Amino acid sequence: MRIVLLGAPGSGKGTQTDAIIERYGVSTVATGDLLRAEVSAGTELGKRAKPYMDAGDLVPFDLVLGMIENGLNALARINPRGFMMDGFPRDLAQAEALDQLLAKINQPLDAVLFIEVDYEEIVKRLLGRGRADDNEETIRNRLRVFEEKTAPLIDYYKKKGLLHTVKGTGTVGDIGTRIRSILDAIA
Ligand code: B4P
Repeated sequence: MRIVLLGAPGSGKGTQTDAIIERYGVSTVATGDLLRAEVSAGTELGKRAKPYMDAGDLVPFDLVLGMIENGLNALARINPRGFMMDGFPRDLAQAEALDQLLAKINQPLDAVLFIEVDYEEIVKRLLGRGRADDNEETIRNRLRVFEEKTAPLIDYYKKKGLLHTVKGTGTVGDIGTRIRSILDAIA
């Protein structure tokens, strides 16, 4: 099974990941986690990415693409049960690059899950989480970036017949149940 988890920052993509991995045995590539690991390790990539992350902007495409290419090639080799992309793609250029990468390894997407959450609920959640990029100004910018750059992907994947919208409010368990009912049908 090959899926993309789409949603605004703070919509709960990372939160749902473990349950999806456990049930379907897929591996994940989470660009936010990969980028934060580069920042903590003090790599050149991490140093270049950090100012964008601190401001809530998208990290430039050339930095993210190499990371994704390596991650996907490795996943395709090691896990025949498939993968889940979390936080990638974030704009149309990334979505088109992903299509090309997947065509090259002959592993097209099966589904895209869009976790839909009201922006005011997101601000509340992220202020409560308190990660380095979770201050109100950065959160509001991340939401603007989502609206402008990532939200057009909803239509992009709808046209491809891949989109499933999941209501992202309620308990973590409620949302997990909604996700399972979609993924069980395609697993
Ligand atoms: P991400 O790491 O992707 O964003 P996130 O804020 O962690 O979102 P997620 O949806 O995973 O939220 P979570 O489950 O943790 O991106 C961070 C930054 O990295 C971006 O701003 C950008 O700079 C950069 N970046 C990443 N990918 C990129 C790319 N492809 N290209 C360019 N730049 C990129 O949930 C959030 C909070 O809500 C948690 O505290 C959680 O406990 C809570 N929560 C979850 N579900 C809940 C529920 N049902 N009810 C109440 N609270 C809930």
